[in-house]
Amino acid sequence: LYAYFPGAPTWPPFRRDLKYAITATSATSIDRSTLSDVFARAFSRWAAATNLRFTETASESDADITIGFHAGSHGDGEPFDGPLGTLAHAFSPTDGRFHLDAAEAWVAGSDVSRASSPGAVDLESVAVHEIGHLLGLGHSSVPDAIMYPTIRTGTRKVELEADDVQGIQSLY
Ligand code: TQI
Ligand code: CA
Ligand code: ZN
Ligand code: ZN
Repeated sequence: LYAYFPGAPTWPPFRRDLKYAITATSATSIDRSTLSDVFARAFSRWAAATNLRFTETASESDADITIGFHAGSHGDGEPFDGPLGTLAHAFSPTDGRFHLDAAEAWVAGSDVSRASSPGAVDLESVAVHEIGHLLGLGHSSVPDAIMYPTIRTGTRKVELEADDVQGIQSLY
């Protein structure tokens, strides 16, 4: 079953059209247009299940959600830990911060199961999971759910399960 954060915070009803900015990208070798495509696909999974809409903006000051790659300590008291371990984190509504560990062997737009690096991590899979957190979902006890707290490295999991859909539809 799905879960919420304590107090079940959500984006309020007058904020259904959310803007996101991809800001800190210098720490990744993935090119900018690939990043735009991957995050647009990840957001579209949640938009399809709700009345929420997500639009990329180039202006960080306009953004409800900011996405960036960071290495080690990066100013929020939750330092990243190098390859594997913590891959990414996102804060509950309406904080909007979504950080990715720049030290991971991120794979975007190609088959992660055929990646040469044994620790390869599929960026889109992690993005779909973290967006669930940004929208207010905690972890699910259903192993196939996007919001289940573990994923095997070298695998891709981007489709919302019935449990994820029920969870997000109970919030929005
Ligand atoms: N990052 C953890 C996660 O997103 C951070 C975290 C732990 C967290 N507890 C939390 C975030 C509670 C919000 C609320 O779950 S992670 C996966 C998964 C991670 C893990 O790097 O361990 C994914 C990031 F589920 F696959 F294991 C993305 Cl998809
Ligand atoms: Ca890490
Ligand atoms: Zn952070
Ligand atoms: Zn999680």
